[in-house]
Order: sequence, then structure tokens, then C-alpha cells
Amino acid sequence: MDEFARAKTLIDKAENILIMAHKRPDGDTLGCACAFSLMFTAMEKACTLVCIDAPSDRFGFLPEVKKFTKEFNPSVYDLVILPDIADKKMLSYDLPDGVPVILIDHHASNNGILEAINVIDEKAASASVIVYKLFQFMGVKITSHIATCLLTGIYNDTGSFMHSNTSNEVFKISSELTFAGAKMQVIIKNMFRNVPISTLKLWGKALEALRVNKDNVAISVLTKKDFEDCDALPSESGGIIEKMSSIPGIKFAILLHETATTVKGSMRTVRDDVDLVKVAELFGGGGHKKAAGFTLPGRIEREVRWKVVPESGFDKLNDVSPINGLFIDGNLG
Ligand SMILES: [Mn+2]
Repeated sequence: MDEFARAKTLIDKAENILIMAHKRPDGDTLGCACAFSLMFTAMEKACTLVCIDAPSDRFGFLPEVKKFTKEFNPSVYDLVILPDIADKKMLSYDLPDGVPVILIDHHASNNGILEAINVIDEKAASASVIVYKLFQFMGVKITSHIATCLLTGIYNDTGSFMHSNTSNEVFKISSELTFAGAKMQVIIKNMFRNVPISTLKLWGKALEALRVNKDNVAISVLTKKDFEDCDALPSESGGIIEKMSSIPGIKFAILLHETATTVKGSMRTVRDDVDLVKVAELFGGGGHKKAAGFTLPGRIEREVRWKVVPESGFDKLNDVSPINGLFIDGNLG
């Protein structure tokens, strides 16, 4: 609550605000950013929405989302708001010097940003839940547009109320948001019943390559070539990992996807006795116990089996990692 009061003081004082969504923006970071933009507009304050990656078309229904830009003058702002930013590496751009920052997040691995007001609640299902509480604390009127934005964040991060983070609080707040006029069916139609053929083809590639290894870990890979063959964007791999983690009896699922210069690992589990944050941290990543990930510079190489080939500096990894044996064994190839 102390952070809420400090955040409110800064927001009340600010006149020109930079709202920065995280790289590869999801419905949570975008929903929060758009909700803030609506609030600042109602307060007659200037604000700019920025993200290094353009929001996906499926979030085109979000009020304000068309205001996202990559062109802005970092020297004109008196406040920066960072919604759902788990790690400095997820920042779209460098933070402007000497400008106060409010970070709002819910990732357990987030230690905050030095000098920022860090509003971090790892028990919150989404950053948008925290933003809702902040708005209530501030006495902000939850308009139907704001409600749609915040409910989008909840739909995104609870996997439409299916993940284990779907708490009583999530249902309570979601109900309050629908009472405030959140357009639930618009969210569902755009987020979940809206799959381009390129995405379906990419799912085909990932599901075709799917294996369960001897450690009971479900693994699949998407190479750069897979994305090219399907004419798919990196963001289109979202959702595959959820399907993979629904295989009965596995410890967890991991999807390795290759971008121009990195290998990203996404992991999910439905089990209470598996802590994926610990696995992700071995690769310099983080996240939640049941949903975590990492990014390594390097590429995926197919030998007899799939494995991560980091550029350098990770040689020790194979010796210490409990992930030895995680990669697909040759006899499965
Ligand atoms: Mn989130």
C-alpha cells in the first residue's frame, strides 16, 4: 500500500508520461498500458505508449492500442510507467535518465529496478490485477474501456481462467470489471477465436516434432526455418506450450524456439512439485513456478537430437544442469 501511495503521488504530479510495454507484448502488458493511457487522457495529462515490437493484430480491439509508437523523444517525460516488465531485459527501450519510474509487475523472479517505485505482487494473477487495485486506491473511475483493457490482462495471464493462478480474487475482480462494462465476448473472440493459418501451420511443425524424453519431459522445437516455412512471426508460437503441457503424466513441457540470434525456451507444468523458476534460472531466465522461460544467444542445431547451442560462456552449463537428458535423445529421432 505504501507503494500505491508513492505511485499516486508521482502520477498526480506528472504531466507527460511515457508508458512502456515489454518486448513481444502480450495482453497483460498491453491491457495495462492502454488502461493507463485512458486514465491519463481522462486526467488531461499527455502520455505516449511505446513498444519495440508492434502489438499483434489480435489485440487491435484494445482501446488506445493504435497509439503505440516506436518514435518518441525520451527527454520530454516526467514519469515512466512499466507494466508487466519482469526483468530489465524485457524493457523495450533504455530508461530515460533521471526520470521517476513506476514498475508494476507480478513475476516471482522480479527484484525490481533500482530507483524505481516497484509495485510487485507475485500473488497477483496478472499485472492488470495490480493496476486495477491501484486505480481503486486512486479513486479512478473504471470506465467500460478501462475495464476491457484490464480484463484482457486477466484473460491473457490466466489462460482464460484455466491456469492455477485463477484465484477467488481473479473471479471477484473480473466480475467487477464485467459489471463496469468490460466487453468479455470481444476479448474472447479476438484473443482465442482468431488464429491465422500461419499460426496453425506453425503449431503443426511444433506438434510434429514433439517428443517425451526418458525424464518425462515433453520437448519440441521451432527453428528459424519452421517460422519461414509457415510464414509465421515469432509471436505466433504463443499457446503451443500450453497444449504441450497438457500431456498426462509429464513433469513439464519445454518449447525451444529460435529467433535471428537467440534460442528462447518456454516452459510450463501443471504439477505442484515442479519449480520451473529454478530450471529457468540455470539459463539466466525466470518467471513463475509453473510458467517460466529463458533466452540464450545462440541457435538450435539438429544433430541426432535437438539441443541448445549457446554462443559462448555457457560451457559449464551442461555439467551443472539437471537438464542433462532433457533434450531429445537420438533414439527418438
Ligand atoms: Mn503478466
